Amino acid sequence: MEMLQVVRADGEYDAKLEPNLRDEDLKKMYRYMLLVRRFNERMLLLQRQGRIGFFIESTGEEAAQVGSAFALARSDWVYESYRDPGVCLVRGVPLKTLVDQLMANADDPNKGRQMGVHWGYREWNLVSISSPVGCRLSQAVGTAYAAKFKKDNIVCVTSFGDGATSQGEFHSAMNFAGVFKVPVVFLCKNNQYAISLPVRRQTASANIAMKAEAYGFEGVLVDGNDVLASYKAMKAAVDKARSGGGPTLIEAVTYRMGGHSSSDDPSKYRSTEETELWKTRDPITRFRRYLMKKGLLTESEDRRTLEEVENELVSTIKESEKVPPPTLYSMFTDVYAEMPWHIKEEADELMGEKGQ
Ligand SMILES: Cc1ncc(C[n+]2csc(CCOP(=O)(O)OP(=O)(O)O)c2C)c(N)n1
Repeated sequence: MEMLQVVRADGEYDAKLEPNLRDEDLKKMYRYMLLVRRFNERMLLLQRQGRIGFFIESTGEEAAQVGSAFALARSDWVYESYRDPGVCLVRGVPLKTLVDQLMANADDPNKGRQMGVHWGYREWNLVSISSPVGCRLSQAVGTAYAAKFKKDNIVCVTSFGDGATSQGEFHSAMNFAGVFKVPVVFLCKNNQYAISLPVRRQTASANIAMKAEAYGFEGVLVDGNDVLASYKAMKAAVDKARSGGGPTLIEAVTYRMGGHSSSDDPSKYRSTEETELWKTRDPITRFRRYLMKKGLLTESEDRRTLEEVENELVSTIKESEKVPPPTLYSMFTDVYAEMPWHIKEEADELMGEKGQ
């Protein structure tokens, strides 16, 4: 299977393959990628300083997140992964909302009830993340099936890792999607690892994309460190799904440059040579080179963008840290439209004890 690539690691590109994007959008994509990179670095530092409890980085996967999210419509539904802060940002979630989630404060729309990095925002059609690996695939297929049934013109996208393809749910979801031709796009971000387990221990297939053929639909192998290729593959898949052409499996080949989470030390299971090799394929360096070659970015604009991103992060963190935790009473709300008497009794008793 050939891998779709528009921009090479040195920034050279195939003009015949360039997607139809405005210069402004290309610049926006770059800014989002920088923001995700710096967001990851900053949040990991906050975790180390004890200012947030837990974090999952997505350094190295910025292109796959930003490129794919740019191809979606506002009305589409996304079953994103914990490694998708870029998807949330591109869909319009404010940076502060993501930081509020990690701080589990009162401004977090989910009121600190979800595990850190388990994003979910009804307003932006981002479905709250469920932790069990692979379980989002059938949820996404269900939503897409419902949309087809109701004749809603939406596409449902789910993003997951290479590890998820070893779960039974991968088979059930792919099979159902193929048989019922539902408007779903499976985006497997193959970042080479499921915690410490390398992808060669997940599958004996030459790649993951080829598995789609057995389910009766198209599989596409794409360079996930190339933001334009990631966009192009997702745009084609989404357009196809929207016009009744059924599902697509996209395998975006990328690399998890950091640890699995803030609780992981990847040096225990992979070599420095390997991480050094992938640094030469860094998605941000590559896109920067491309934009410079196209005359869309200068050194000073680049520095200014990075400064803006830094300032945005610093001021956002300050703002989020000023917000108090959710009130104790909030744990009794949002479950029932009308609070039943026994919950009210418990709430009154607790609040009375606390003198609140
Ligand atoms: C069913 C299940 N088993 C194990 C875990 C623990 N776990 C959390 S993330 C993860 C690895 C997932 O790897 P992958 O699907 O490749 O996604 P990535 O984290 O690399 O993005 C595991 C094993 C879990 N959450 N659910």
